Amino acid sequence: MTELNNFLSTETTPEIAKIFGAIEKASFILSKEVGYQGLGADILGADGGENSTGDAQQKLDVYADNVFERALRSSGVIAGWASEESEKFVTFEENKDAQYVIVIDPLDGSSNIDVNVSIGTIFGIYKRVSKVGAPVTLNDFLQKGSHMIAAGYVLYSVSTQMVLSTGHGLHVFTLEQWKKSYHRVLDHVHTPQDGKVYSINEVNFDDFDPKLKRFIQYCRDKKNEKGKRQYTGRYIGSLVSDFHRNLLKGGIYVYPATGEAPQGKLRLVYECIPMAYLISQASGYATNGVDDILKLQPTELHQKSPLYLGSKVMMDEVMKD
Ligand code: AHM
Ligand code: MG
Repeated sequence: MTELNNFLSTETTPEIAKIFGAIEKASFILSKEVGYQGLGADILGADGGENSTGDAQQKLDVYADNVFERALRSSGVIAGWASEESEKFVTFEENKDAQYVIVIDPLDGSSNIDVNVSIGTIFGIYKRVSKVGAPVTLNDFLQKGSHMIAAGYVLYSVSTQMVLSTGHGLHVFTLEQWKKSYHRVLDHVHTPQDGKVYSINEVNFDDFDPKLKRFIQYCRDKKNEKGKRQYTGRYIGSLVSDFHRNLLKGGIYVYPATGEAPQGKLRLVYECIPMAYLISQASGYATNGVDDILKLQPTELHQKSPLYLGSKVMMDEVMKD
């Protein structure tokens, strides 16, 4: 089995490989901390603070944010970062000569932490548009997804896995805990064209637009050639976990506009664009219900967007007029 660093040495540049090396290192630490759930470690539960979009911050969120920031800073190849946990982006002064920036949700699905349900880290890498040698600027982070050069997520679950792309397909690595190394377990993953699963928080059904309501009804009713249900509903409420299952089994994930959240809940920069990049590397695609996520121009670091993402046949069906 190919180790992550061997894989990256042939797949991408030394700088990008170093960025993934930093993510790898931080994910070892986080994976271990996540494994302490239920042992009374003092890292669970609410922190008392709020993040920039007003969500209650969990202690593990803050811990993850610090661990990833430290690792990426010390990689020497990241000039600055924008984290979902902070209101503003940060220049890594000591790395001003570096060419890359990163957008990151250090711990997604944090409401699942206290109940031992899987969570994840989502990240995307851009080449900076500002001058190398100067501090990074907002525009470095507000790039279209079509300019993203690499992305990935880490899923902390039954095993810890890193799923990544550097623009040449999507690959899955599993962490061998005691050796502290990731091994490639799936290469060039393509999500099934049709799927089995639709993932959506159906409590918001009454708020959905007519097109989405029709699609949900279609999923509930659709029978396969044997007269059995074609689709089933699965929703963990942890984007990385829902994405990962649907990637492998085929399916669709939707977080639409709702009455309470007219732009949906997910953040375009930290969650929607990196995940859209990844699904596009696996033969699926993502929209905001109207437009291709990868073509959207972000205007604010913490802007929200509806997200529709998954297998081609289900996506085509939900996008139909
Ligand atoms: P978070 O970034 O605060 O953890 O929120 C994002 C999470 C996603 O992982 C998940 O898909 C969604 O929120 C679930 O939201 P809801 O409980 O409204 O269905
Ligand atoms: Mg999050």
